[in-house]
Amino acid sequence: MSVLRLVLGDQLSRNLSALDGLDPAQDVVLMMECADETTYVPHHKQKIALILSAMRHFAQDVRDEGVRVEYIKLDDPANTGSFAGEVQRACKRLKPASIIATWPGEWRVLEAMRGFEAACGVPVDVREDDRFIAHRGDFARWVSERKQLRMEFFYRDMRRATGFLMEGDKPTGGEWNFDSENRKSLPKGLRAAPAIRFKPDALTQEVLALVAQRFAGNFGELENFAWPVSRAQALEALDDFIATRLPLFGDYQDAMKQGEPFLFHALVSTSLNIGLLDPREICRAAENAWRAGLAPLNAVEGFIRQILGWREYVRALYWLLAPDYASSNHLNAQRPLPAFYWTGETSMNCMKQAIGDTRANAYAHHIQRLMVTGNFALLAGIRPAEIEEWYLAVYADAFEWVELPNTHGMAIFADGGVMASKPYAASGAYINRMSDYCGGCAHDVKVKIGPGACPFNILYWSFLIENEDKLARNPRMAMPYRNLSRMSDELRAEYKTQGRAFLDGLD
Ligand code: FAD
Ligand code: DLZ
Ligand code: SF4
Repeated sequence: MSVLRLVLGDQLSRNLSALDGLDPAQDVVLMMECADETTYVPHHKQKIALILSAMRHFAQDVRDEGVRVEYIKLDDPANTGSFAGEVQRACKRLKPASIIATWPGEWRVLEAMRGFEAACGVPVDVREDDRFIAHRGDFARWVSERKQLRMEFFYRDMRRATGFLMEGDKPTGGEWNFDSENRKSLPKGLRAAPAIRFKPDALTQEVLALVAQRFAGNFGELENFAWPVSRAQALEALDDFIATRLPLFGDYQDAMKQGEPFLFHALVSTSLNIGLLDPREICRAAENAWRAGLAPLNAVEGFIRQILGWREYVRALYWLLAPDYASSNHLNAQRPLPAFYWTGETSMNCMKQAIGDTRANAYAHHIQRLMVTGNFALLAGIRPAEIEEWYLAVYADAFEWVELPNTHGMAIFADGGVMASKPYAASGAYINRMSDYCGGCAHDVKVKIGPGACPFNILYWSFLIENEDKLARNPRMAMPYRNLSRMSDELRAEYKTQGRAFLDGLD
């Protein structure tokens, strides 16, 4: 009896649990390009192109193994446009005895999967996604044993469980975390080796033409499309990072530079999140580079922490707290998303650069996302749902399991401290220290208030003042609130007035 095996656009892994035990003589793999998936948020053009091109490459590779793949193209006239519609249509056509799927990356897709059994009249097995290292059930137990959730302790347990950077039961180098050696500002003249770029092949070119025509009005440019779209390309990109940028990854992880969107970052999130790379093989490659003396420990530990720690942590947290997680709004943020998040037209050079990089590449690195666009959304009190939709739309690596905790929890503190122990609020001084953006800005980062002042300076203090009742008791906010307590009443009132005036000007 044949089994219908589903592979979604972010499940492009040959070792996917839905493909486990596949019988090429009988089973059929179903892959669906769906209008609903391309429009549920207004995705960046490159994100759509990446997923469709990678899906088509994956289908070709699986077919080359002699497996039957039913591949539904977006412009197929019979395409119903949804996972539910296409699974039902395939069941009518192929009459499988059962359906096997892998746990998806978004709650709404899980809900759709739960309806397949009734709609198709065959049993549906939704298997765990074991491409992630942390299991959802284990995480729930881990959480139940703790008063407070903190990534650092989760990360240590992940190191113990996997053995990455461990010498017996002790962390390599005697420390779990070498962050104090990281996060330097970029010295003048230091350049990162450019990341490897993949020239679109015929399959990708076909998809780029489709996206250019069908999604012409979407955010973002297609011209720079150079993402790996197959496992072979993703492995090549990983090797390139390990050999050329990993050694300085730790030192300059937080640095930002105009015209240098990638610096020493790995650019592996797209390949990881759509399944072209496995997190274990990336951690292994980084650890091997350290053992071979090719990269220092602070860089390798810092990099492995992002993947084994943060990435696994946010995914486990998302599934523990979904779907209610998105509904909190701890700071009662109610301002609509300013139009410049889409146009990039703003006098704030840091925002203009971060949004411009995003538009050009469907990419911005972590500090641009957290401390520029995220920090602004936090300080300005942007409505959680609007800024979350923006992050989910504009980055090629964005799927709700990873976007939501990072935005709702880490960037805008809408969860009141589940994800981060304090809001990542910063004035212009931080951006100035970590970037060269301020030199080319219409505002003056050294001016704190009044004409010419950097908006991040005004908003930082007005944010602390406006949210004093919610934040002042947080022990990790003690220092800023001590500084605020030394401020005269007149100056406090002035920050409040100027903060509100600036924000009203955004509307
Ligand atoms: P590097 O800096 O080279 O890091 C290596 C890898 O570590 C990344 O590829 C990623 O897999 C992992 N990683 C690092 N930080 C995180 C993190 N905080 N959460 C999860 N994984 C992490 N990442 C996404 O993959 N998709 C998203 O939709 C996404 N949205 C974000 C939204 C906001 C507001 C913020 C602050 C961060 C977001 N991140 C997201 C995390 C991070 O910014 C990206 O993973 C990273 O920029 C990807 O680029 P890279 O591969 O060059 O990463
Ligand atoms: C994001 C996306 C897009 C743009 N298009 C498709 C598609 O046509 N077919 C598909 O299977 N998946 C697509 N995806 C990825 C899905 O939205 C993804 O599986 C869910 O977001 C769950 O993580
Ligand atoms: Fe951004 Fe302020 Fe610097 Fe301008 S001066 S780039 S607004 S931090």
